[in-house]
Amino acid sequence: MFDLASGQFDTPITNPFPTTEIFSAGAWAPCLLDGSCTADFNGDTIVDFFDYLDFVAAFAANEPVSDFNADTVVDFFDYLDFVAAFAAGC
Ligand SMILES: [Ca+2]
Ligand SMILES: [Ca+2]
Repeated sequence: MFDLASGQFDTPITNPFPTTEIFSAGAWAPCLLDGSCTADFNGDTIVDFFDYLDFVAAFAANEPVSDFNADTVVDFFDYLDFVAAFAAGC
């Protein structure tokens, strides 16, 4: 639970997605701040599972931002290209 008075969680929070069990070592790495890391979909300078979740949500909603290969069409190739970039990390 979160303690409003202290601003802290009173129980440790653990990562439910251990890196070695889900993704290659290339993911979950800090990104360069020059915008070259396209797998950092949410732009927080880290490639992690939240980028995948955010991309999939945008892709499922057919949002233009999920046009990962910038060919003006949101299709399965965008998903494949994103997953490839994500797996490669930064
Ligand atoms: Ca990110
Ligand atoms: Ca596309």
